[in-house]
Amino acid sequence: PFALAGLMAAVTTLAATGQAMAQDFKPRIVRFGYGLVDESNQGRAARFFAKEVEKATGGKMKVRAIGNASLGSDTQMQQALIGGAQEMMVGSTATLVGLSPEMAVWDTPFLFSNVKEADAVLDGPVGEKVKATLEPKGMVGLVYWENGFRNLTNNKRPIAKMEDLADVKLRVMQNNVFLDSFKALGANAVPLPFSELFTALETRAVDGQENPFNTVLSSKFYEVQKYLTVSNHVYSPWIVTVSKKWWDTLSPAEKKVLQDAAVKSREFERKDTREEAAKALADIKAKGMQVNELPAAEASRMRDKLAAVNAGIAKTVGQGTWDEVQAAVKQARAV
Ligand code: TK8
Repeated sequence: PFALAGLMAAVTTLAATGQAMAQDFKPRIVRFGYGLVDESNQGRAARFFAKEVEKATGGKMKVRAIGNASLGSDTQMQQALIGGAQEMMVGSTATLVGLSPEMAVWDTPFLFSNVKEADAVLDGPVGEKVKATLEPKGMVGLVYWENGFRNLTNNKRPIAKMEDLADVKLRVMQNNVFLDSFKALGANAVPLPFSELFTALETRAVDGQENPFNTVLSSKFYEVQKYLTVSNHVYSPWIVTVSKKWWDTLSPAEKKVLQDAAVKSREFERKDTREEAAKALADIKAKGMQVNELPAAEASRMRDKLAAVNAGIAKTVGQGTWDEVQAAVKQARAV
């Protein structure tokens, strides 16, 4: 009987560790908020994540993907996560800088020259380290998604040289790096939450904004903006985060489900975003926007002008993090 009991115990342990059991999952509703419209790369990936979680928990954990900033702007949702009033969200790393200064490193103009570099650095050790700075602030970062390379739109003129920005009232994200960058370039930079942007453009409260092609399309900025300048001036990540208060109530199996689904959603989101971005420019032209490319010589003039901003970012994020990111970019560039 002793041997049998031992064997039974071993079998039970094996089953429990090998595969999560139904009893590991409690019935839970997860409010997953985001800022863009339902029919956007952000919305598609949020729904993908929701399905993965439901599948993995046999329907016990239900993720409600809620877009259009219906739960609030990025910064409002962050506060809801910290307070435990909302479980999850995805939004720009740029809007987290007020909480976690290290996040500002991703706002460095012209940091990445392609998505391969971005993936390697964000998913590598320094990306993890920056992500981990959220936890003491009350949020758990799961994965980075791609927002994408940002481009300028406005109603005044095509931006062919830096000086063309001089009298452009440009909406920027609520973040000092963006504010300082565009001020340094001579624009009249105005910080605004994304949720107020379309109306601000429509009412001409601002002349322009900057976002990836995908967002210009999904948010229908082509209806209220005439010129698009391909500038690729910075790569923006999004980050999927969880309320730390809520996270601490989950079982290890539940945490693993969220982590695994987040990784799957990252692969889905990046592929989907890149496919959309590849054909977006043609779509934007077809919608009537006038498109020009920022000449390379002008991009490098801007880069020189922004050197002072870079020194400020290094100070904000700490020289150690700055150096690690630069080294990681260099390494990614070499392979
Ligand atoms: C969506 C924002 C958006 C960002 C911005 O909530 O604010 O311009 O690019 O994607 O996070």
